[in-house]
Amino acid sequence: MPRMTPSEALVETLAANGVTDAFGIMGSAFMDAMDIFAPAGIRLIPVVHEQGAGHMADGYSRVSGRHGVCIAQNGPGITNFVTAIAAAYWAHSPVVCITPETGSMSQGLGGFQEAQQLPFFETITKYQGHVANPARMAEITARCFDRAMLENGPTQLNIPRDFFYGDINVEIPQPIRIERGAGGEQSLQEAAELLANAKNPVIISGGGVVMSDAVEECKALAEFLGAPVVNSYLHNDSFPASHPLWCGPLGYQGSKAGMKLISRADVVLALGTRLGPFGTLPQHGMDYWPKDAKIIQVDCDAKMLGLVKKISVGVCGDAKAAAVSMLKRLEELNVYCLETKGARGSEIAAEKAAWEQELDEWIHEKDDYSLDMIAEQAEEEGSFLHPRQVLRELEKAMPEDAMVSTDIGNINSVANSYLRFEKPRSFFAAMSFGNCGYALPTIIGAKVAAPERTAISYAGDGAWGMSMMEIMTCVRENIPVTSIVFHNRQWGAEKKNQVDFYNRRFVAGDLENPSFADIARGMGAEGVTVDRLEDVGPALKAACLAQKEGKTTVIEILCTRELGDPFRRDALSKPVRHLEKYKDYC
Ligand SMILES: Cc1ncc(C[n+]2csc(CCOP(=O)(O)OP(=O)(O)O)c2C)c(N)n1
Ligand SMILES: [Mg+2]
Repeated sequence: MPRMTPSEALVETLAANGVTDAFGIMGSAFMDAMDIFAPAGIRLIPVVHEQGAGHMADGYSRVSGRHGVCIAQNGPGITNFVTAIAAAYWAHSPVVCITPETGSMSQGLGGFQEAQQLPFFETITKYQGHVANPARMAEITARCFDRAMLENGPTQLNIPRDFFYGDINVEIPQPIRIERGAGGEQSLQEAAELLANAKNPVIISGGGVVMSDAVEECKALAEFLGAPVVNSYLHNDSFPASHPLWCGPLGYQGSKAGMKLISRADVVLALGTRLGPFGTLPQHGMDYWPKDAKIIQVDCDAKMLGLVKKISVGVCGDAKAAAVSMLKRLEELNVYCLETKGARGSEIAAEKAAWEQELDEWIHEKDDYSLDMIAEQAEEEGSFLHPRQVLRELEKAMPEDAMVSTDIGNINSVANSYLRFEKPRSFFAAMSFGNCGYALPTIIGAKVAAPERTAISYAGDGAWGMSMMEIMTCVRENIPVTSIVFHNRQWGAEKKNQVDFYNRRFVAGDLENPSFADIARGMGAEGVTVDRLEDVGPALKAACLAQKEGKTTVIEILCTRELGDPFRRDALSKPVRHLEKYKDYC
């Protein structure tokens, strides 16, 4: 067995797993390994804040299907990773988070940058590898890479910092990549039979369809059945939007057409989706989930089957292989709904047309608060745009190859209705973890993985404040992106709850910001302020073109303070106050 140092074993194992890029901030803890990153073909991209590095690793893996890697200094560098790793966990991203730890000989003595780093990540990783002896560096590193792919999620590689040094004899393990199958014979057959007997089958295309590269197979199944296809929440890139059977996303601020169609389903095929609890909440005043329908759920993680929604058949398998198998089986069966393909096709077209028309006419929000804000702001100096109109213009100007990341906020959520994609691995929303500050670093990581594609992030002004410093990473490292900032001078999404539940008692909701275009220029990027609707599309197009010249652009769009429907009406209650001094706060 070749003799090497543990640092060499680590770096050789990264190289064996195809790592070419890593995100992080340098530190003495892993300097010995970092020193040989470049000769091993690994670029370490220095970021502004380690949270950014974690999100970049997430975006990188989401666009490429490869591992995302992040690394930082023990202690504070590692605690800065926590939010990003939690987000990657809920995005099912194979991120390997390398966490050098305080030295093994001083752990527990309260030295510099000491922390117990495993408990931080215990519930937000699929596997935690701790290098308990330097001789096991390659083995444990390799396992972290294998498990991240096997289980579709982040893993942690924890290394006491003194274990980078020494001499070991070790063979670098070959990556283990396990092929997934379609699922159990019996469950696939039952699924095919349910679909064959359905009158009104509807397909939900989920993140698993994107991850297993199954869009074509999903399309073939949908076309065979003539079934409408809805995207699961925040997976708008799981089916091509130009396809006649595409009906848009379910869930918060999703497509009314999709919701109406699924509400009439008698059989639902949930392909590659865990049917997360937030993804099927009532929307637009519609409780659309078809409670009496038979649900077939396909997920490669058996623990997700039937977890949230009652199911009739659970298939533990790969979305792509399962779709192929179900179609093959259907071709052997008498398929009831084939006769009504034409009529169902017309129904789909009619619902989609109605929704498009509604979106075209839905220029601004019409609730009392929004109308008050619009009237009030009409008197103010400057002009402010209606978010929905802005989102429509952005949609129209979006380049075909665009990768878009979205943040958490009111306008970003409303954007769900207007974000349509032709190909998978194009849409990177802050998934169920829902952290503000997600979008910019994530799109930077995506751009590193796919420099030939156009990279666009959306964020509200509040979320932007949490993340905008990573524009410096774009400029320093020549990673050109386009960032749209919806500047409505408020933490809008949360303020909406104060409108709906707290009688407009606004606490800590207003933001008086400097010009984000000025800040962008200060960081060395281009900065553009847009306050006329006709400038929205051209500004986006110009900024996207500028990416080809290596330029990063921040486009701040001045928006009114109107607010769309809230996130979680279901999760709040009207306030109750028992104490006399708070009696006015009801
Ligand atoms: C890290 C983090 N902190 C706080 C929240 C709670 N939160 C959700 S949306 C939101 C407001 C976002 O405001 P902004 O980015 O300006 O977008 P807007 O709602 O105004 O469109 C806040 C504070 C969160 N989701 N994540
Ligand atoms: Mg805002």
